[in-house]
Amino acid sequence: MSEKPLIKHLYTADPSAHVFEGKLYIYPSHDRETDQPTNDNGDQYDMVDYHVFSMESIDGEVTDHGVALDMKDVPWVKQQMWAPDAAAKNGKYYLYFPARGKDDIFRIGVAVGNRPEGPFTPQPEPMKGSFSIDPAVFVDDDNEAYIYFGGIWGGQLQNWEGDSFDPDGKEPEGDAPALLPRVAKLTDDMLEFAETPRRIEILDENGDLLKGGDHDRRFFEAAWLHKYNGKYYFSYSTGDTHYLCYAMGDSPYGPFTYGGRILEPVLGWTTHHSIVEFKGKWYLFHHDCELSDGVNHLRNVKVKEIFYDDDGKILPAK
Ligand code: FUB
Repeated sequence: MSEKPLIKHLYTADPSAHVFEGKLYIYPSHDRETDQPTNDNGDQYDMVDYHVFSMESIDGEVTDHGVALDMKDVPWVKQQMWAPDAAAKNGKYYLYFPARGKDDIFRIGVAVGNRPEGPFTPQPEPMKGSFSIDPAVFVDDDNEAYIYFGGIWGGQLQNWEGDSFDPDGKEPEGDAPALLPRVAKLTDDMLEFAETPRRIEILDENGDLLKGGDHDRRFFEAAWLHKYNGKYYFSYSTGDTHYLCYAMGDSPYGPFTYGGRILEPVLGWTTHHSIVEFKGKWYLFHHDCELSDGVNHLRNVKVKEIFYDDDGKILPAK
């Protein structure tokens, strides 16, 4: 398997990979050159559309299916079409995406299509009760679907500790519990939250919540949920310390116990991934900035095979 960028004609990031109809589909962000300033708010991540890609085999050609959703077709969006995910249910396909609305607050939208590659027709409004970024949707074996989301700093999760957007919200530091990502069951039509989002507890080896000052382990962004041998694995990025980590649990709602690192820092500030089984092997899709020689907002998607030990722990990717 190539350790090289999978897609070279566009900058791509935040790859959400799924197997639909026997093929591997990748739903990434589409990075682009921009005049926006670079800052901790992530203004430089100034994306306006999504392409969908597919592969027949992990070493095979990557097909670009073209633009599947464009910002100009989503009435509520002002800017920043960030990390998306996709899901299949009831014979339809759903593209979930975060974006900044006209009020500058991030919300999550959903668009519906008849094919995994789209095109997708967006709902006219964001999902009711949604906020922050990086949606990841997991459909369990009983066909119930769950949406995981959240991201701090530019992703605004620190602004949602109360019932409404608090512009003065700050990330807790020191021994205060870290901010927690969120999960909500989706309605059967996949278009709305079926419940008020719940906090996802990530616990340390003593059963205590990870602390805000524990930047090597606390959740920052890039939620992903997969299931292996009956266990639920919640994985995420630690942001400013640049690790991909995971935690394990017995329910899609958690709690999850911190399990370790999946990937060490790569070239570039952000790290974001997905984990998928394809033809009997497990793969980590992620991004770095090799193609742009390290420009943080011009990223490229890569893939690596990953392995579990006999206890179900994920071995660090090479
Ligand atoms: O691609 C824009 C943002 O960068 C994503 O939403 C984050 O996860 C980070 O990768």
